[in-house]
Amino acid sequence: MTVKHILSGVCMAAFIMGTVLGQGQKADAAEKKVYVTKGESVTIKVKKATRKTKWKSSKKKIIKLARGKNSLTIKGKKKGKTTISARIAGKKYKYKVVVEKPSISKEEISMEVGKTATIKIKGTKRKYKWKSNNPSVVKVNGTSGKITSLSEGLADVSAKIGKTEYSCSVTVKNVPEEEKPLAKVPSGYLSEIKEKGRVTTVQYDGTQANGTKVKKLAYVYLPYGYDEKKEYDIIYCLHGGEGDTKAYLGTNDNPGNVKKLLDHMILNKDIKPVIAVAPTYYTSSSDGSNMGTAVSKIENFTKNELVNDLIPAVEGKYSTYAKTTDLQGLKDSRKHRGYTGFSMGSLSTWRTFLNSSDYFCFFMPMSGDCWVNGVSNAGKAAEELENYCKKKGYGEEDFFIYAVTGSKDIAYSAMKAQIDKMKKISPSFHFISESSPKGNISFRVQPGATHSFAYLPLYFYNGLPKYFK
Ligand code: FER
Repeated sequence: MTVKHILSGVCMAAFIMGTVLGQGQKADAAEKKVYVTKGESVTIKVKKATRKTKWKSSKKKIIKLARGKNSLTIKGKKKGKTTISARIAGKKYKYKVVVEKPSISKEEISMEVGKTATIKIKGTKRKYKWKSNNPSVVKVNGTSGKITSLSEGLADVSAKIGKTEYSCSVTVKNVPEEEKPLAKVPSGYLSEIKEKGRVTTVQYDGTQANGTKVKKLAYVYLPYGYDEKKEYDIIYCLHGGEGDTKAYLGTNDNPGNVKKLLDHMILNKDIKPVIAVAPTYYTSSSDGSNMGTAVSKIENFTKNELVNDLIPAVEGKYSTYAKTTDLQGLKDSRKHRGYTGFSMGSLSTWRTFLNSSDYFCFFMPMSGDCWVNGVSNAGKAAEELENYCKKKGYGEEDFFIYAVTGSKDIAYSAMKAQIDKMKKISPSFHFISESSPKGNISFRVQPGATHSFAYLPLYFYNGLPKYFK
């Protein structure tokens, strides 16, 4: 930078500062307000002032004055306001002096790439300008103090008031890939449209662990233009604790959000037309209030009822890739069958992987971990899942799991613990990442999402296109 540039920079800064006097700057007698920081001094220019000029101060405790030739130096002793005046060559001079004790709102910030934060200096009326010493890591708006992090690293963001530089040290970390926000559900995707699928029901007898049969009902979504001469992929969607068969699809007259989402996703070719089934692992309406019952009912459902009773009832009636609904027919069509569930339905998804993956290829556990013998245990789950894959000889192409939850979900810590353990001790699971896009499992965490059914459309919107590829 040339001297000329520096000078023009100084003039520019002085122009921006207006009538506010900075430390060491000379004030013209016409300027009436003087700011000084406690512990610092400001020298103002006062024509014809001498070392003997008598200055009167309204509050002596606040400032200390040092008289000079054509100048006056004001030192800030204590936070507060005062006025000073003097008569010089018959003319009266008066200044309002404000002693400030500025402080920065944050001295340290730790943030993830792409996030924003705002810093301020409290306790000052003076103008100041923020700057970043590492603008490729952190950029800052000079006036508002809004910080945006751009890349991993360290940066100091600072502003000078008087003689003091106020500085905030910013540490920027990359967002873990799995905690990046999911793609938003496009607006309008939860509205009803003309090209809509139909929700119908299928009744069947569900065989229980003790061999008795229970009358069961499942809701079935048939996509718009369903044609029994065609073959359709199919997904089974299981509700959570205390939920029911209406949780995903609703009914034909009162469609649920997932049903409406499917209509849009199919219409817009986000996915191929698909049949969706919403059954229940419960056998009576009182089951929902009992966790222990849910665990054992889920075990029977995923091991027996699903494959022996439900799938034959649904896929015997509607056209899927299953040429027959005996076990061989279901095995041969497993690449066209998926299973998903939320919360306790997520437990049922993991259990279906372990009990019935001969007949299913795609799994989307949402906000629930894989319990072993009815309890959450990351180590045992990772071990059981790994042993199972080894026994089956499963490689990268043999299944796909899209496990998803929210950072504020009550299932987050258990699910994350299980996934972390799997990454350590379950080599059959190949986790997908940006650097290794091929694999058989992906774990995603939606920032801020809680344990709520409200996130189902978001999870389906992001997960379903990974099915049936
Ligand atoms: C989990 C957290 C919560 C989980 C299930 C729940 C299967 C179920 C809660 C409920 O139904 O109240 O990790 O895993």
